[in-house]
Order: sequence, then C-alpha cells, then structure tokens
Amino acid sequence: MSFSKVLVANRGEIALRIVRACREMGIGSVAVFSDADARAPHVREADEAVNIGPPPSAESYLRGEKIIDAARRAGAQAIHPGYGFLSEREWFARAVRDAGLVFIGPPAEAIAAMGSKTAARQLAIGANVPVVPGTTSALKDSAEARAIANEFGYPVLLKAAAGGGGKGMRVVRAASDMDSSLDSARREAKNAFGDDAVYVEKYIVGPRHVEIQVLGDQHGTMLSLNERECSVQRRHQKMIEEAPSVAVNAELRRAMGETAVRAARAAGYVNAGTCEFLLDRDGKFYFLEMNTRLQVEHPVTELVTGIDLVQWQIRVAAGEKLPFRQEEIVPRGWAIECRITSEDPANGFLPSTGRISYLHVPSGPGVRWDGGIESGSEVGLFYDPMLAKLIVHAPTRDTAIARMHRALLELTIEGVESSRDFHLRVMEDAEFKAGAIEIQWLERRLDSIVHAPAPASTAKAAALVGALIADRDRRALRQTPIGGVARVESTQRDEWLQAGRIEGLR
Ligand code: MV4
Repeated sequence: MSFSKVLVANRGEIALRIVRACREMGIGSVAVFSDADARAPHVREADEAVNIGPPPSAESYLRGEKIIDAARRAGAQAIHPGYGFLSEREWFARAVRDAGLVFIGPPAEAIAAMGSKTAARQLAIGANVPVVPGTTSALKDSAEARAIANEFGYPVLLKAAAGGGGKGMRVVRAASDMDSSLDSARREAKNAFGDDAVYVEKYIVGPRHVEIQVLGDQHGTMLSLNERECSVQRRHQKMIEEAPSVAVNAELRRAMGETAVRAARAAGYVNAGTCEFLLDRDGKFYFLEMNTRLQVEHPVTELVTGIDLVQWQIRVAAGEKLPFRQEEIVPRGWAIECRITSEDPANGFLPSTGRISYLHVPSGPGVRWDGGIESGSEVGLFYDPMLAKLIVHAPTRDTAIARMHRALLELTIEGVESSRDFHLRVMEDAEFKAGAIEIQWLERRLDSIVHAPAPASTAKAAALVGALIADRDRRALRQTPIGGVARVESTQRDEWLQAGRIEGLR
C-alpha cells in the first residue's frame, strides 16, 4: 500500500523537499499556501495547491482544521507536517487521524509522551536511558531547590518542565542566587508556555550537542541512523550541523544509538525522530529531549547514510517495513550543512527583508541546495528567516570543509542580507577546522568571526564594479611574477565573481 496523494502542511524549503520526495515516488502532492506565498516555489512545484489564508501563520499554516479540510477535498490520504508549525502538536496528529487521514509522523501519544520535559525524563529513566542528575518533578520552592542542589553541587540549571528551546532556563552558581533565579525562570516559563513548573539539573559545563536520528516502522523495527553534531548554535538556533561528529567513535556511536532506540521504543515511537544528548568532555552522554518530527538538519544524515529520510517517512506511514539492518547503517564520508538565513551577522543577526533581486546557487560535486527561494522572492517578517540550506558531502571532514567553503564562494544572494559571509568565516576558522566546538563555542567566538577580514560586501562590489576591477587588475598584474601566473586571493576572486554576476545582470 502506498499513498496516491499527500498534502504538505508547510512552506519554504521543507515543503519543496517533501514535494520532491512525493514526485520521485510517483505520489501526487498538494501544497498549501498563505496569501504571502502564492508565487512560492513550493506552490509551483506541487501538483495542486490550496490557499489557506492571510500571511500570519496563526491565520494560515497553523490552521489545522483548514488544512485537514483541504486534504479531504483534494483527495489526499496523508498529511506531512514538515518541521515547526503543526509538526509537534499532539492535537493536530490526533485530528488528522480522527479525520481518517494518515499523519506522516509519530502517533499523537508519542508526541504527548515526549512533550513534557519532566515526563520525558521519567520515561527515559524507566527505559534505562542516562539523564543529567536532577529532579523529575516540579520544584515546590527555592528551599527544595537548594536542598537538591546541595546534593550534586553548583552550578545547577533550572529548567521549565513544559520547556524546550532554552526558554525558562537559568544557571544558578550559588545558593544565594537560587531565590531570584527561580523567580525569573518561573516568570519566563509562565510567559512562554503558560506553565510555571520548573525543575533542576546539574549544569554540564562545556558539552557538545549531539543528537541521534531514529527511524521506526509499524512492525517493531527501530533503527539508529547515527549522530549529528549540532554544537554550532547561537541563542538555541543551530547554524551549522555535521555528520558524523568528531567526538563520536564507533563504540560511542553504538552506545548512543542503542540508547536513543530504547528511548524511542519507550515512547511508542514510529516514523523519524531525534534524541538530543549532551556529550560531556569525558565522553559521557545524557539524554535531554526527543524531537518528535523531521528536523531541519536531516540532510546531513541522508548524505552519510544514503537513506532518504523523507521518502522513508512516507513509506513507513503507509505501513511499509524498513528493509535495513542496524549493522548496515555505517556513516560514509562527511556531511556539513550551513543554514542560509536572511539575517545580518554584522548587525547582531538582525532579520533582513526585501526582494531577492539575484540568486546564484552553488553546484558541482557533492553539493546539495535545499532552498525555498528564487530570484524575485519576497522575504518578509511573517516566517522564519531561513532561506535555504547548503549541504555538502565529501570523503573526510577536511575535504567537506573545503567543499563548503568553495560552495559558499559560488553563492550570491542579492537584495537581502544573508549569513553567507558568516559561514565562509567559520569554514576558515582554525578552531572549527580542528573540530574544537561545543555549545558555547560560537557565542564566545562570534565577534572575532563576524569581524574577521571578510570579502567586501557584494553590494559594495556592485557599486564599485568598474573602479574595483580596474584596481584589482592592476594589483594582480603587479603581483605577477615574471613569466608566472598571478596568484589571486580567494577574497579577491569572490568579489570579482559576485561583481561579474551582477554586472552580467545589468
Ligand atoms: C543543559 C545544558 C547544560 N546542562 N542541561 C538548552 C535547551 C534545552 N534543549 C537544553 N539545553 C541545555 N541543557 C544541563 N543539565 C545546556 C543546554 C544548552 C544547550 C543544549 C543544546 C544545544 C544548545 C545549548 C545551548 C545552551 C545551553
């Protein structure tokens, strides 16, 4: 059994990713779109499209009942939620099922089981999955918090029970700070989640964020598709992900994979999911939470395992059996992903808006572009600033970094600021190249990375195109050894390339 038509309840690059999977599988696709997305690539590439309302998400992409209605009318048998929006709403998974449709994701019960962080910790402990030392129920007051903190010592971390994404989290370094920290954690948790329940954990210093992709079918198979290294993040937004992780050897990979599979099984999990871990400096790992959806960074896993996660999500949702054995799933080569966002790194990553006046997408060996934009796209403030993901695959980490650097040099985005130059600087960074990264690395190094000598901005190159090229030409000629070839710095080449493309456009 397979589906003949799937509705894609999302937008941007992930909607297009799912439409592409459907097309390769001979499955019809139905896009949904807000008024702001009428001309978006995900709409054009789908077989059919249904308008679901005005630009604000609350009036369009979050309107579950409208989306289910659109699926019914279009004759789709299943709904793929992508990530974000409705993907981890228990009520939506349930409503899809109650409408006689298939939710391409885990059962509503599994979403619920992992939704509360304290419940997920209890479930993990019951499944013999290591968690950070701490409580599994909400704190009564700061006296209780201090008593517990005394047991395993400071610093400790207060976390929102309903939390995720770092909201309602406070590091407490001394007993004297407990009162005020607990107050502010509760306030933030109440605001963000409508629930002020807070619990306490030992604070792990300098860990990496390593997550395990799992994939399960409806017949009892649950596989680990191994790890992703996601430590390069800023304010809980991942910027760069890779697979495998330099910190994980075959033995640790097996141990973390078996642990993730146990956690997933304990939650009654089916379909694709991710167990997040902290990996400390001693190689000890602790389960944090499970993301009950397809993740942004799934392509790095696809490239090193050769398994198309979106296609297998669809197949297992239709009842197919996974044909892989755990022993066959061995990482091949190295994959890196850079999230290309419409943010201005030089300006505190301020979101940038406007019309993409020019887009040149990298290509060549080992390069994958998962994008949701094209020349002419309007970038507004209604949705997430991620425009595209640039993903590379190469035999080793060093060659993957070189390949990503090369691909980023090929990328030109005109009309909005983007994170491109930031990613170029990271690929040139000695610590990044050495793999010496942990969850605080980027925030510690951000200033030096953003203010590293960068290629002149594309806009400047465009404005100065004539004089610039003449000037550079003269300099290059001066640098030419007699009888030799001028050596051209990559930043110079970058300016020329970009200026040339823009000039060609005129
Ligand atoms: C932690 C931690 C250190 N010790 N728990 C951040 C969001 C939530 N998913 C869990 N988080 C953390 N929990 C203990 N006991 C550090 C973080 C953390 C973090 C984790 C993963 C990825 C990025 C992070 C950035 C800052 C803090």
